[in-house]
Amino acid sequence: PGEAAYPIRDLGELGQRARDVLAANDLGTMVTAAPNLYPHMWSWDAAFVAAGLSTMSVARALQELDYLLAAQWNSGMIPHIVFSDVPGYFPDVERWGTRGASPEGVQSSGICQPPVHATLLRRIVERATAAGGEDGRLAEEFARRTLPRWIDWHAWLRNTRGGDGSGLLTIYHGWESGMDNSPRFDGPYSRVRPGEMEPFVRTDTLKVTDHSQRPSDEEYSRYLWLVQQMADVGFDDARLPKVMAFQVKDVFMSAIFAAANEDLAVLAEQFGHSEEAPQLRQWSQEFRQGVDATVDQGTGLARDRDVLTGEWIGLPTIAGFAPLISTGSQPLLDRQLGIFEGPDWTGDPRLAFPLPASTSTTYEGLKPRQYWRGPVWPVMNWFLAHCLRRRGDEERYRQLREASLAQLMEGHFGEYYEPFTGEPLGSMDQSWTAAVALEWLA
Ligand code: 2M8
Repeated sequence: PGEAAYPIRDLGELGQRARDVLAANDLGTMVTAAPNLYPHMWSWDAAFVAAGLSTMSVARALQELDYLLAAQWNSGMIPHIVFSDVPGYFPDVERWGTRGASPEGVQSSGICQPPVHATLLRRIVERATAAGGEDGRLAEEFARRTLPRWIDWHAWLRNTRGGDGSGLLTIYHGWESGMDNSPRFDGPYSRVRPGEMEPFVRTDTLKVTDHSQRPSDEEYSRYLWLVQQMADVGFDDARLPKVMAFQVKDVFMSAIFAAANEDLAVLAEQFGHSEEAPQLRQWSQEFRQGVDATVDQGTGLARDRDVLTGEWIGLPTIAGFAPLISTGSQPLLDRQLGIFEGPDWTGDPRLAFPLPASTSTTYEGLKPRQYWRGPVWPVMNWFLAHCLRRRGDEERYRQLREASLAQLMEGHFGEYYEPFTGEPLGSMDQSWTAAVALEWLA
């Protein structure tokens, strides 16, 4: 961001500016994740963006989800990127090498992202049915028509990524977690040794010119190596476990999946697919337990696991709070909330705003400006608050809302924020940041 301060005066203006950001990023077919850095549709961004859009137009919100669903693979996987025709993002569809593996006419990546969709769809449907009239009718029609597709998506996740009874989903790339370079993945990535591969030129560092805000070149070479490993086996789900150099049980994604199964069950019961609800609830239960079982009794945080070495990954990152999303255990919830509000997290008096950073602000590996290694992510603030509110915790929702709105008043809709100064970092006018601003205001 430039020196030009761009502060917002009041909440009315914040809402207007957020709507302007989404409108400016809207290609008509899709709202890109960001205007410059990310000129395509990202799977979990699209779900948050749809929720934000639904505060303006339910029809436009559902169109966004329809566009994402149109890229669903025959297996049921929803790809993490649906490419627009805008050039300039690397790796592009050619580098992904998904032609032949993806359905005819679909231009997408070949991996997935966290399944927040059912949770946000439920939110959109509830908003639309409360409004009634045409919005309610559209949402109901959409739910009835698309539920089998969302259920296929969940079945794919459960069966190809979580069929081992652990109640945890496996990811084969850090990009699947959505938290690309989080220290969570340093151990697993340290064992990824890139082999012979086509040279590449990054484009992200042309756009975020302060390179310290993005992953390193070494990290990128590992990211690209994993893409190549998948492409070499034609993105065949059955072969990935045999060839991939990165295999991690992602606890945060698993918690999202647990919650999303519950939400999908509720929608299925409401909109003509009730015979599927017991299966969805059973998956919800299975993954809720899987997540709870990862909690380190010493730290109170949930952990990932490196499938290839069997090692637990218990670093103090925001993923440690996965149980806030999914747990049914009150003692665990209470313990996690104590940690969340304590001096290592939102209670750190040095923070610009009492919001959770992507790694603990007292962690020695904290990089307060670098992407998922320290900054505060507005989309995470809203998502965790939404999960707490769903449990009936209006008070914590209100506190996180107040802090988040105060953070956003600086007016750039940053992708992430420096925890101690509140400086916006990464991409400006990031769509999911604008979308959650609208959710906070709704
Ligand atoms: C970031 O990830 C992409 C790769 O998927 C990138 O750095 O190029 C992550 O923050 C991810 O969670 C997010 O969905 C994406 C678009 O906002 O950007």
